[in-house]
This record gives sequence, C-alpha cells and structure tokens, in this order.
Amino acid sequence: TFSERTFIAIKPDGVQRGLVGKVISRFEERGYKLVGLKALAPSKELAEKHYDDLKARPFFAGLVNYMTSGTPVIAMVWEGKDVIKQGRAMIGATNPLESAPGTIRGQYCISVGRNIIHGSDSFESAEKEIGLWFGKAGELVEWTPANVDWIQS
Ligand code: YYY
Ligand code: MG
Repeated sequence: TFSERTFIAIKPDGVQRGLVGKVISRFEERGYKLVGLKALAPSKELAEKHYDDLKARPFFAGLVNYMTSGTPVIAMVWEGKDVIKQGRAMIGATNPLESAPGTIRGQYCISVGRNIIHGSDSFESAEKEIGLWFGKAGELVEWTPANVDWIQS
C-alpha cells in the first residue's frame, strides 16, 4: 500500500566508508519518503533483539560485535508503494558476491560480514524493527511531499 514502511539501517562499515549519502540518495531518487532518521551506536541488547531470529547461527556473536563496534548505525524508516520488497531488491542479496551489479551491496561491498546495509524482509519484520529502533513517540514524522502526485498515482 501507499503507506507501507520499512526499516533500513546503514551498518557501521557503511558509515565508516562514507556511503550514507549514496544510500539515502537511492531511496530518495526512487521516490520513497523518509519518515525517520537517526544516528546511534546500538547497545548489545538492541543488536541482539534486532537479529533475534539468527541467535542460533554460528556468525551471531560476530554479527552483534560488528553492529556494536561503537561506530554509529544510521537508522531510517522509508515509506512508499511496496517499499519493503523494493527496498530488499535495491539492497541486493545478503552475500554481496551474489548481489546483482547495480544493487547497493552489488556496487559497494564484497563480504557478507561487511555488507553495509540492513533492510526489513517482510511486513512483520518491518513492524518489529521499526518498533525496536524507533520505539519512542514522536520519532517518526507524517508529512506529504510536494511532488507526491508526480511520483504516485
Ligand atoms: O536480511 P539480510 O541482511 O540480507 O540477511 P540475514 O540472513 O537476515 O542475515 C543478517 C546478517 O547476518 C547479514 O546481513 C550478514 C550476516 N550474515 C553473516 O555474517 N553470515 C552469513 N552466512 C549470513 C548472514
Ligand atoms: Mg535479514
């Protein structure tokens, strides 16, 4: 639907490598609307909750360490038509060696453990992740871009 929202995060490697603007530009230029944005160094508790479904996997501890390196993560909520699925397509496959050229991971990275960006994979995970990262009232903004009729019909 038009008001569908997804959680997108630029991971610490994406921030250190100066890719924040490029990632934001792709979503903006596609026609999606930014409704939440903040920089934060997530706690271990937040990182573990975020990746809760992967806690039995062998890479889990390393993944949490990487996310909680002390370098900030850029946490965002983007809104628009089919943004959950389209966001995943724009990001590319989890393993950057399998991400199509032109996707974010396919253009900017080569290692699954340093794949620079996160995107929600379903409506349920989007709801969970938005609540986890933007749980406080007033952190998300409802607004209407002036060009909305030129992007959505
Ligand atoms: O949603 P996505 O990020 O594309 O992949 P997930 O399967 O949810 O895994 C989350 C995160 O874990 C992935 O972005 C990198 C890391 N990871 C890993 O380090 N090694 C793997 N074999 C699989 C995933
Ligand atoms: Mg995932």
